[in-house]
Amino acid sequence: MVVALGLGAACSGAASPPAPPPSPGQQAPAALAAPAAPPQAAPRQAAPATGAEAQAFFSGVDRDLRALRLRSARAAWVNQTYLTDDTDALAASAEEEMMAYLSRTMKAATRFDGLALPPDLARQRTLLKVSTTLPAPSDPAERAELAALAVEMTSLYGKGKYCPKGKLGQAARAATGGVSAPGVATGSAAAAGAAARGGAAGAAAPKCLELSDLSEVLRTSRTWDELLEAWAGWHAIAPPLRPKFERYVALGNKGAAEIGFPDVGALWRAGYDMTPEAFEAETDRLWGQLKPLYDELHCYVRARLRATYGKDRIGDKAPIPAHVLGNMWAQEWSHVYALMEPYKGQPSLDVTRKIKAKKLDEKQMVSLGERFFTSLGFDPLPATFWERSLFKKPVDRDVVCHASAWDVGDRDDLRIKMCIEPTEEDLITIHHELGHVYYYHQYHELPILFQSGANEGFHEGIGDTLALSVTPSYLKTLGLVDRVPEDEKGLINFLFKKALDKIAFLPFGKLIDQWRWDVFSGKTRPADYNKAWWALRLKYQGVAPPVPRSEADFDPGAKYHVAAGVTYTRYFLAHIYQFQFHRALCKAAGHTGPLHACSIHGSEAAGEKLRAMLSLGASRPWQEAMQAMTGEREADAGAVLEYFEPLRRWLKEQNKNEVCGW
Ligand code: D0Z
Ligand code: ZN
Repeated sequence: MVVALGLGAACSGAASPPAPPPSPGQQAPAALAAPAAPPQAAPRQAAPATGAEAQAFFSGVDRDLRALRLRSARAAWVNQTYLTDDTDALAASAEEEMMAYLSRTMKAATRFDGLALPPDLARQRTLLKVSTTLPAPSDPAERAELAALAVEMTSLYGKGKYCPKGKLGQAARAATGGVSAPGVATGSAAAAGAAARGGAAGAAAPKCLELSDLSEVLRTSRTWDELLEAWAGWHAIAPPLRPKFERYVALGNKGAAEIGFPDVGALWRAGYDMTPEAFEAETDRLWGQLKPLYDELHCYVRARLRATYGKDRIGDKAPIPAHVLGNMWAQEWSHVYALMEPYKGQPSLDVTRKIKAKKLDEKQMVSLGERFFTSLGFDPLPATFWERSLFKKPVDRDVVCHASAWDVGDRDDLRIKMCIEPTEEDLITIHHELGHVYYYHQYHELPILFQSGANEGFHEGIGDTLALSVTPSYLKTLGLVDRVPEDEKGLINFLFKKALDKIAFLPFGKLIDQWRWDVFSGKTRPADYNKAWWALRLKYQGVAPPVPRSEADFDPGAKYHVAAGVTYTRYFLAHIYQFQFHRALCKAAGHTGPLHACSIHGSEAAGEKLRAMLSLGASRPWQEAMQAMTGEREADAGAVLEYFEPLRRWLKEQNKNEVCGW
């Protein structure tokens, strides 16, 4: 299925035919078989472009893009919620149409380069240039090949399974036979899930584990070999992606060159209202502000893991093996919190237990998220949201379970797709996805090219900003915690758990695109794909592969966003913006105490500030949106540091006899 591409393009407002655009509504826009006349054929090509033409051109683009987005979003939705070869093909062809339209339209629009235009038109001209993450070559065969590659890579990832022979396999077989496997508790729990899904008929078949099963092992097992098997098992899905990825890079670069970019990475970096070079420097600057805090966290966590697994396995001054941090990619670490809780006997932070005890169902969990937004004065979610969303993993068919938020585009048709489990993690993810949904809702009346975040990082940061206000005090009002941490020890536990997610994520959030930028620019050659990947994992995260790797592996492809072609720096930025947004909204809400204690829940004033920013969409450079909400024109990691300051001091003290670094 087409996923990233289709949606990536749709969500950045990409998609439709060039001048002259097809007639509105009555027929499929920009059908491949009968493409709109190429811009070169336009009659007045030689005459200088005028503002009036530009006006007509962009209003045609707006109309066409709406129609194309609707078609491709519907095709992609049906595909991802009903995965078959047929829906794959339907989604891919909608995608291909969008790519064809865009590449023609971008070239046609260069006619207006250099022309003085009113601000809104000039802004649309700017945004059109960066409105795709996968530019297609104009050669139809190459374009079709690229669209198919994108679909195949996402599909291969989605179908990835590990069919075990080792310990996990025994657990799976034991579970199938109805024999509980005491002592291998955690691995067997996941394997049992897989066995159950195999159904009654599958009793004799080999039991294969999906990503969700393997992730559960990573989250809950403390047995070295079991963790290793789950880690290696998942990473073994990726080698078949390697040749496809290599070709995708070559074809994508060809498409980028046609629309005036040195390579795809430069196009990705161009979407931030600054030069690609300045943007890269900006990410380095922000990481520089935060690295000292990450290093302290890494140091403490490594020492605690050493206490669990022994110093033969977790060495001094050595990187942490990537499979013992509670997450398949070592990107968020809160699942190993129990191994290293700073202080025992403090109020429990375990919200999952409460969600299960209260037997909250999927819709009730989504309603909790909605209630947070309505408490700030946002509208209730439209009825179609509840009718059309997918909240629960269907038992009878394959779907893409990776959570997502959809702007199908037709009159506020907004949805989420998520296989919700009764866990704290999913409650937070619901807030994340609703952040997208409410952003869509606030800007849905703007021209389609403005229907995006101020930048991609803004879009990713909204739900997470609200989730920072899902504090123990707020959870207590929902009956989801019993006691609110009150003293210094309780506070350190709380901040430490948050840091295991938010701070641990930062170097990962940065390195994914660092790797792809180098790949697209040719600095990293295909023969060094895996080597370069692990060099960055070591440099930024201080983690190492738990078993030797070679170029027969393709470990980047074991991460969804690489397989699906979704840019990732957005998440790095969002992890910084969200604290900056939180600080600004807390101020608007009249909060005075420390930042980590603030919840904006129920504040109309904070809601108003937030809505004003969201309603801008991408109509202005992001620095203006930032200023409207925070009074600051730049990204500033200072709010992250402020939030975690008590923890930073505590970690420094804990680490004073440790040799930190790797
Ligand atoms: C389908 C996009 C979003 C709109 C873009 C508008 C979409 C899916 C993606 C899913 C999640 C899964 C868990 C939360 C988000 C994801 C990353 C990084 C991360 C993020 C937050 C966090 C920790 C990690 C990961 C999403 N709409 N222009 N995308 N998260 O394309 O039309 O739904 O992958 O706390 O590695 O897990 O952003 O919501 S669409
Ligand atoms: Zn998101």
